[in-house]
Amino acid sequence: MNVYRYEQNPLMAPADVKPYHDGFEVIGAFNAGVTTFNDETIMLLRVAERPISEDSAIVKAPIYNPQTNQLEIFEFKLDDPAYDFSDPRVIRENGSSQGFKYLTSLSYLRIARSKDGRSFTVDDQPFIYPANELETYGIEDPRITKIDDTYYIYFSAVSPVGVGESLVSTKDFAAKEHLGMIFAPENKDVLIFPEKINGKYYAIHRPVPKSNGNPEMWIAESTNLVHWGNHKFLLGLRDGMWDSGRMGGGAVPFKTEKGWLELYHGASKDHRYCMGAVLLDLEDPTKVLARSDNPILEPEAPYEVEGFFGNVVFSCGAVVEGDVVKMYYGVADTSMACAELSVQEILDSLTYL
Ligand code: MAN
Repeated sequence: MNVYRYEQNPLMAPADVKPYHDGFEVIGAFNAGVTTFNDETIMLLRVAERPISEDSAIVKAPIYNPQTNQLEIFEFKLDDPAYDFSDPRVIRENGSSQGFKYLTSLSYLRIARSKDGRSFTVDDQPFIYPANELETYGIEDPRITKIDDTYYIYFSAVSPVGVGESLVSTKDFAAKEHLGMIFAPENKDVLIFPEKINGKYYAIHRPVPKSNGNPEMWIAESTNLVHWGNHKFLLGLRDGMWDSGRMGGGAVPFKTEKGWLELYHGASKDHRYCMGAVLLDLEDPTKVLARSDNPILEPEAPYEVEGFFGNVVFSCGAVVEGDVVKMYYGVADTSMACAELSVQEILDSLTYL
């Protein structure tokens, strides 16, 4: 697989983004949703900010209060035996079988614009900021699907009651409408197809079942983009392979002559995140035709291997021009990068089922 990583990588790093909150630092500008608007490439960045800690023995957790529209900051002592701080992204309660209790940063979405797709200028203000009870720990990992003249933006909404997926629409990246939560917790990595297929909208989604089952890819249909049903299992983990630990959709699926191509992420059990591809039937996207046995992109460049959470390449959006797919992707939960790949080479690399 020929992978052309831009010389300018990383295209956007935390140091390029001014914190929005006083007394905070930007620790991530990553996992951006991508689209084109008015002859510009738009990266809708997940910006993660955390309160600056003067004391290295203290970890802080920022939480949005929808009543006051302000952030509140909770403080924890690193040597507090009640908590586990081993994952830099989260604070866990020791002895609890639950996932995390708090996040160590708060994410929101900010627009970066570019004429050439390589050098980006970031807006000063957030475009989508936590706005309700289901977003108090932040909003993350947006994807953007353009349907007719409307851009649908959907993202992980994180709060004490779980991580679900919420939907916002805009026509101009100025005015926007919040359409509520479309997939209840735990669900992430939703990808809405850019057109109706046989009269229905489709979305890939990634629930995290608990009694049994795994974090794997599902597909649902809708007539209005807000209410989703007729859920079907789509694609699962594979033991001993690059996608053995967890997986989920990545970029918005796009049409090729062979089928819908979905660039998805898969992680090994030790959290090494790679990108691969799955081909879905053009007329019935619930049918899997072919899949990557090997990743199409894996963390190799220094900026992919090292960072806040290293060994991660994680795409939330691509721009497709003829045979060229410009895959934008978050690196190491820190920055943004882009690589060009050939659609034909990806198709040729797939194993048919
Ligand atoms: C995981 C990671 C984090 C993220 C939380 C909540 O721990 O993806 O980056 O903040 O989930 O979504």
